[in-house]
Amino acid sequence: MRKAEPFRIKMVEPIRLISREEREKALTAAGYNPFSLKAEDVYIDLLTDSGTGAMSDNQWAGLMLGDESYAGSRNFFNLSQSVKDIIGYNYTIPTHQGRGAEQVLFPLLIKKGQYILGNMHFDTTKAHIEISGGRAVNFVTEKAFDTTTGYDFKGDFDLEKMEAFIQDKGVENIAFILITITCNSVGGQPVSMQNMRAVSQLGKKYGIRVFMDAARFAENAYFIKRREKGYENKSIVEIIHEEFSYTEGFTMSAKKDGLVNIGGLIGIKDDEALYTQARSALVPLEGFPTYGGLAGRDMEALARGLREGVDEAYLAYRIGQVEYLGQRLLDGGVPIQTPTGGHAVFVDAKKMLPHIPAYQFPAQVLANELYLEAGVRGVEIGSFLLGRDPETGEQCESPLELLRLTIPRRTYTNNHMDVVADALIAIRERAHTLKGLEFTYEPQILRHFTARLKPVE
Ligand code: P71
Repeated sequence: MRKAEPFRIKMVEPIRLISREEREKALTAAGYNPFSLKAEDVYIDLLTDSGTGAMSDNQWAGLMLGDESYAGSRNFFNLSQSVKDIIGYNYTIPTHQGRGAEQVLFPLLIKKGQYILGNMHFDTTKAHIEISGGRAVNFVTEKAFDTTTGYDFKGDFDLEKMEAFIQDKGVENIAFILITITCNSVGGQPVSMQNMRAVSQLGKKYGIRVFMDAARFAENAYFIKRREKGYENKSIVEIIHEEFSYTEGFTMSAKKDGLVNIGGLIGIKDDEALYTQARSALVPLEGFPTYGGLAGRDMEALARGLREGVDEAYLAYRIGQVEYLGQRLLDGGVPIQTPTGGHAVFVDAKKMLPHIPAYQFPAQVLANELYLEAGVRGVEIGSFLLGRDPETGEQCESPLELLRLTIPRRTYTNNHMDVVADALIAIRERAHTLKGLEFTYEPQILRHFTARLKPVE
């Protein structure tokens, strides 16, 4: 039987579409960089799924039960219990968001010059690795870079390549392995259980610790249930328990599958010494160990959000909506990363705008055109985001030029998805007329947030 959303809407937030003329003005004022648009000038905002979702009535009710005691807030204990029940770890440390968790944990694990091996590190994660003196290296399967060939687990590690790297550099030069689920940067692609198990075995073989970047852990579990043999009859929580049995700790941006607008976590399975160290490091950076940068009410919303985020009916709706948008685009001839991932549809701008070279940022061109066409804001994940080689100063060329259409959780309907799909299908017809972009202002670090651009003549 066809299923509808497993919720009804109790509160609405008006959005509006400003005129084409106003959108043109807004984009010019923003320096052809959608990050600089006013959110009110955006009709459908697909910039990120991070902290942009809708909370449930149960979560809003939880806000009223915030215990704002500086130490020992009851909401902290509720949060720790949710982590224990869903993930199975003994130790929970709240942080203000994902990067807060990274900033506390990474310096404890990294010695200067060591490598941190990942499938594909997220950009803020890479930044925190580098701030701690480490070097981030990626070993995601080559299959991830071929958008047209379907593969169920494009977030998997290339284990042979990673093992060769370990042998080449020597174990003493490896700090730890970080598994990012789902793998955001290649399309919200899941990592298989088999691959996580193998990563864990590799870690054991060489005595290298394994951690998880757990932002989208529930979506990853849902994909395992749907796609991996032997998991069809397991519950989402059983699958999550197994995922986290292969790692000894995690950092989490709770703004994704935690279903909250702000929050993060460090989780540690059973290493009490590491927990003690992390708690001490937390105090000057984020706050006392029973609040870590969050209000009591925020911790309560997260304690409840974690439980809602593993509900299978919710996940079926969630992944189903992403798939719906992906299918509409495929039917309309728009090239995307296939299969669609957990939190977003990634449009292959290199395929859609083959006449625009990497250094003129085809996916950024597409993001701008989508805003002009329908007031929709997506985000570039390609050479514009990647930046320059720090040594040579040359523009790096990203293996993929993607426009990410990131779907906030429980926020938009499929009518909104239709608006997005219709707009991109219309743009496809005139794609060959679009022009590349060049900088008018280029900041030195994390340039994509504030850079200004103009169309090349
Ligand atoms: C995303 C984000 C958030 C973001 C970041 C930069 C620009 C716009 C939006 C954040 C992640 C993530 C993974 C796998 C850690 C973080 C940091 N993602 N790991 O995809 O995806 O978490 O934002 O809570 O600090 O839009 P944080």
